[in-house]
Amino acid sequence: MKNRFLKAIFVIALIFAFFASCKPKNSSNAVSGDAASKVYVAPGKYDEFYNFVSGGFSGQMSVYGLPSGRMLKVIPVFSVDPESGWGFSEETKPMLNTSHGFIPWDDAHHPEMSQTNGEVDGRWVFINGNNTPRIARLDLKRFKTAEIIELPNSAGNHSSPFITENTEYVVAGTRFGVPGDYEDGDVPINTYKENYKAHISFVKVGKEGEMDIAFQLRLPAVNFDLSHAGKGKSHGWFFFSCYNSEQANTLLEVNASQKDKDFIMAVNWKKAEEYIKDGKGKKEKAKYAHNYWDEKTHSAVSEMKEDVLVLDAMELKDICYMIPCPKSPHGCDVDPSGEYIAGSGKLAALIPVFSYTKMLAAIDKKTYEGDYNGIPVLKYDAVLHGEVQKPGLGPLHTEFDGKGNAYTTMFVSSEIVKWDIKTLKVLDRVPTYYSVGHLMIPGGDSKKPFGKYMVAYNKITKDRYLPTGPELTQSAQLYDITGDKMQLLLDFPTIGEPHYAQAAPADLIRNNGQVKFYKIEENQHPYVTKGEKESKVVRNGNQVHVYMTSTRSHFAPDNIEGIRVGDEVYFHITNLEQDWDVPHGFSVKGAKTAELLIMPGETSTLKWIPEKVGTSVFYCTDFCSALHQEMQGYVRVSPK
Ligand code: CUK
Ligand code: CUA
Repeated sequence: MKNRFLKAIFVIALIFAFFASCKPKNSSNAVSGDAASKVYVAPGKYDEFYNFVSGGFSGQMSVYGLPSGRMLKVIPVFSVDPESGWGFSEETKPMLNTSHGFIPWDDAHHPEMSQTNGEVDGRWVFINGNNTPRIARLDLKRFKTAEIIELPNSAGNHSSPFITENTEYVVAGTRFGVPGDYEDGDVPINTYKENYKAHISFVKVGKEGEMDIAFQLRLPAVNFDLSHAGKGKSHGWFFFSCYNSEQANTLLEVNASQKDKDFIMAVNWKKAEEYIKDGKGKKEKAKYAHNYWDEKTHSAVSEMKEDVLVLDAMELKDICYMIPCPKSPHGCDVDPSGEYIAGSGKLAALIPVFSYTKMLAAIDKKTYEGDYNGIPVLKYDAVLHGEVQKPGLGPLHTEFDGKGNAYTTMFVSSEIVKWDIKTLKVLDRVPTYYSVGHLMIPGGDSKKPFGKYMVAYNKITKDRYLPTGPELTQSAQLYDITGDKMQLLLDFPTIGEPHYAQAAPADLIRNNGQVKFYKIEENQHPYVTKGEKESKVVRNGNQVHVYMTSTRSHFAPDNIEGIRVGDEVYFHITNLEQDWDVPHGFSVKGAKTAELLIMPGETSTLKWIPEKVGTSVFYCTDFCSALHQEMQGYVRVSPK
């Protein structure tokens, strides 16, 4: 009873602190004189880093240059995008297919770049879809979503998609325990503790980036929140924060945070791999979509998979270990050496830092304090490297600069705190405006951080920009971290709510075979038209296929007759241009879809079912040449 009372007071204090932190501070003097020159990228010059930022509930990912904060591109992922026709063209629709059918939205939180030897390598960025659990892979030669895999037995794909040091796996932990897709799902909610389970998916990544679920680990129904792979000496392990270890199925504050400590779970995935090799995995029914982009046909392919290999971590006693971690851990971050693991209890007033070496010793000597649903619980003190005392309120996420320093965001006290990994001393703190969630240092969760800059991705904007009605822009802030003191340089707005982000030196991506156009002779789209002379209209029952070409500055054919009301008309447009930066657009009056934006050498298809007799028009939407306005045509629609 008394505990509850104290808890209630603590929660009220936190809420108070939160609102206090939201109150606009007098922040105008926070920027010093040389900040402008540090972010100035002269016209025609390139930024030093690419910054890949989650678009949160917009389902997209956006790309910025650092240090300028200039937005370079928005890449549709789990979303439809009328600008590019993503999710509207016949070629892209299968990319958004799931076991529930076409789902053109998701909530994307964590971009994670592919790595080689623990260093970011600029090949791909992976990002999670939280809601209908999915992982996407974006190809950085084309800045395009290349693959999406759905995750069965999962709900709330939040602890995802973190990556092992040679991109062996992208790993995804579920935030909700669920009855599982593998059995009859009609299970009473109040039997959550007994009958609901959480699953972690190990998604194998092939040489070309292709994804496949290698196996899933079955665990008690706790809420996995975030994770990071071990690296260097701890390569072969994965670490997950978990909250609600009480396994409450109603998460009102009083229920879910009764316990003093929840857990960081350590997973020996090398061991799990051995068990799979030895045939210990059980093949279970699980329906999930696997969608990928075929570069030859310029089309997405969607396959439905039927089963998944499951390892039960509660039966196999030596894969997973629980490390007690204070109050509702959120972030779970491994330092560049792989030795230290920082857990961040959202409701804790300290940052516990664990030691990989001590963890191994504790496992070796079985220094357990008990058992959690069949998973050994290690003793807190036996694994603890130390605690960062009084860092601030509401620690969330930690990144590293590669010089022995860690930087942790404080959501409630709205600041970033720099501390020394070895001594655990707080070295510096800077305010954020306001209530920072994730932060990002280029390469900051890899073995080799690039340091130099740090970006805060804030949850609340308030007075930082010109007001724009009830909803304000989302906001990021850039800091210089080269000196002893962190220095605020720049505010820049972002698309959607930014959660996590990644960054890499621009040259790494720029010099890695950027695609400028697609070779027309290699185009194997089934409806490609390789020259104007081959353009034609072909009727097949009530389907009409228009083989069309676009080039500066006309379409062929540009006068189409013989279409009847109710026909299914497919405009297959091949952009014949063989040059960089010459897409053509295509739109038809009355079509219930978006435009197409066709890259040079590519074929895209727009489907249209005309409903009215008359003449419709089409035109190019992308200003492509002096005669852009001449890129137009007519379609005559006759009665049925
Ligand atoms: S996060 Cu997703 S709730 Cu701290 Cu990675 Cu913002
Ligand atoms: Cu083609 Cu405008």
